[in-house]
Amino acid sequence: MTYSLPTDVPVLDIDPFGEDFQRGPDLFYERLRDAGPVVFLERYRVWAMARFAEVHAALRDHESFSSAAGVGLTNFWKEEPWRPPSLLLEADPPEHTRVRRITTRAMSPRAIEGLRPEFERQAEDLVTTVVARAEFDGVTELAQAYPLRVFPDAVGVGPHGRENLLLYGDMVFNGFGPRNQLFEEAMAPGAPVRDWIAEQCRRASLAPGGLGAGMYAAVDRGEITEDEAGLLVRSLLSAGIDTTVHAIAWTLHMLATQPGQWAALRDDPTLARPAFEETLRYASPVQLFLRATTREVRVADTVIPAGEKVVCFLAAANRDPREYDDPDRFDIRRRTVSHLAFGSGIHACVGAAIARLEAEILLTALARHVRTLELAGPPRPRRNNVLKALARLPLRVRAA
Ligand code: OVM
Repeated sequence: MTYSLPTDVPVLDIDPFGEDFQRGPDLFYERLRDAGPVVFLERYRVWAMARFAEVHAALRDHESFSSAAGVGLTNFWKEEPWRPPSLLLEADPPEHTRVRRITTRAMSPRAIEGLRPEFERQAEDLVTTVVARAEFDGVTELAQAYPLRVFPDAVGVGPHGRENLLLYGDMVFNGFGPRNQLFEEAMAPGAPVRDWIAEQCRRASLAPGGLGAGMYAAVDRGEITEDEAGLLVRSLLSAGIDTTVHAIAWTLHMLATQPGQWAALRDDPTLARPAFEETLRYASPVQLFLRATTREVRVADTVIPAGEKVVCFLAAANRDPREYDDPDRFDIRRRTVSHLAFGSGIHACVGAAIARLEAEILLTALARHVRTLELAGPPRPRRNNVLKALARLPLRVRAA
């Protein structure tokens, strides 16, 4: 079969799921932004946007840019998804609206603030442990250990088998990419992991009072079915771990490699939230998501036909010099008003406040207990089809 390429739009041979790109995306992002407001990626035959203004506008225009065809490369209107679609992430109004309301309510500001005392206890415990060890791996011992303790507790998942959450997260986030080697390797653990997740999503598995039980409370109010509640719990377990793991890992990375920034946080722990926010902008954990056009959509001077997949490069938008002053400077005192790391519009991250609470508490505990924070060896990146991930982050700390 021969395909024609679109005319009047830059056609690029960049592969955002390839090794070169994932090893160092920054120059690719610059090329994508500079090529134009919208481009066409030949290799996957998808459209793409990397500038802040266009990505932001597309995320807010859910009527033109649908999520129901999936937010990865697979087009659910044409191809089979690897798992039943998420009711939240991979849905449009009105179906999305009905279930989004339930998750938003379960994660109300009051409910989240209620998590603080336990989150603080756990942070204190973990941070004193790593400080006593002096040298440790920031990825496994802090960035993974902390969310893996506090988040499943908050959902109401039991203590056993939590390593499955990381294996499942690998499936979910590599599963947004093409069927490349990363995709296949992530899927390899297969049914045992997926069955474990499905088991945790059942009403009987979830502790009373947790976020998971909150989904089943909506069943009892007659708002959703038992199966829908299970899928909403699946969303919590899909989206709630790896994203925060790598956001925290990258915050530690930035602070360990920029001593002035660490000193600023240590001397003023109220910078914990701004430090996390600046990391989300600078090193956005979710690098990209896609949308699908529901009709012909004009972007700048280009008309994208209906039914086309469009890559929204969140990470590139967050470094757009058209939006940010000196965007490649990491500065925790920058007052970032808006970044797109949590998305924007009706699909904006429903768990953002929990992620921020986790980061604030962990970074505040570090600022209190640690005097110097530095690399104890070379950090090792971890390839992933959509996440900016770290495999290892050797850290050395001296106690305050
Ligand atoms: C979901 C889901 C999975 C991964 C990410 C996400 C960032 C949502 O299953 O709903 O949002």
